[in-house]
Amino acid sequence: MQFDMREIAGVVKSAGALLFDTRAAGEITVKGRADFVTQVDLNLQERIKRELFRRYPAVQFMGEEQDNSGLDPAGAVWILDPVDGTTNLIHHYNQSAVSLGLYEKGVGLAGVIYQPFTDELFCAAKGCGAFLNGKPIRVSKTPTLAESLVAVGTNPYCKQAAPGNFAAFQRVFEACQDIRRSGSAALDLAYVACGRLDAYFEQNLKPWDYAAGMVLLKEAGGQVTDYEGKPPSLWKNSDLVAGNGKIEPELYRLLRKG
Ligand code: 2AM
Ligand code: CA
Repeated sequence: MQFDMREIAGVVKSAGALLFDTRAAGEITVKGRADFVTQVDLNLQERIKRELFRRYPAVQFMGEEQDNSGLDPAGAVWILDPVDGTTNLIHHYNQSAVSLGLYEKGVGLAGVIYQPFTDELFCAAKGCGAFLNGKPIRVSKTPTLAESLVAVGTNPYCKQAAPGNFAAFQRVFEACQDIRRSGSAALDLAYVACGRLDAYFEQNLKPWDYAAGMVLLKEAGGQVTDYEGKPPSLWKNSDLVAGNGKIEPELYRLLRKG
């Protein structure tokens, strides 16, 4: 399908300003254990959905804050996380992003991740490279896990998985330079794409957490798989390992040990 990358990035960036609405961020609904939605999430999703539909009426829409049943996997689809890092937003941690992917027949065509607190716009289109505020980005060249900075995700919605997860964190921590935990999967993926991080892993993410980041990583020379090295699904939860294409074999070995 035809699309205008600049136009899509503009829609995401202008909606991103809504993340500064601290009053709406305080209007919180509990979805599940440690799983929240604020009025900011809802406002952003409505605005972006409306703007995209006006420009691309034939493209389907998947969003975190709606029922996504009935989508046709063969058609083109926007995949939006209006606020990735909602818990951070609630705590004024200033580490949240809008994440929008565009897929057709399972192929990633475009990805945009916007961090309004730092005014950083990450975007990528299939075959055209990945960019941060207009400048080309690449994954790191770090050759070994021992020299790597690795982001971990705690899968906070499933506390029963904590013993296995934290054992894996320890194994990776002992093998790498240090670990980080941001609270936003989209930003972790964007940071791997631009080389600030060498890798990131987390269990049980939703497609909107990684749809945009997968396009960004691919265009920046990196890769995103599940813990088995297979492509993550766009239609159900997946475990995720993102890396610079060099250190994944060491990571897979440590993640499978548990
Ligand atoms: P969110 O802020 O949009 O909710 C934190 O570990 C990461 O997991 C965040 O990117 C967070 O996205 C994401 N996440 C949130 N809710 C989730 C859920 N119910 N299941 C899986 N991942 C989720
Ligand atoms: Ca979200």
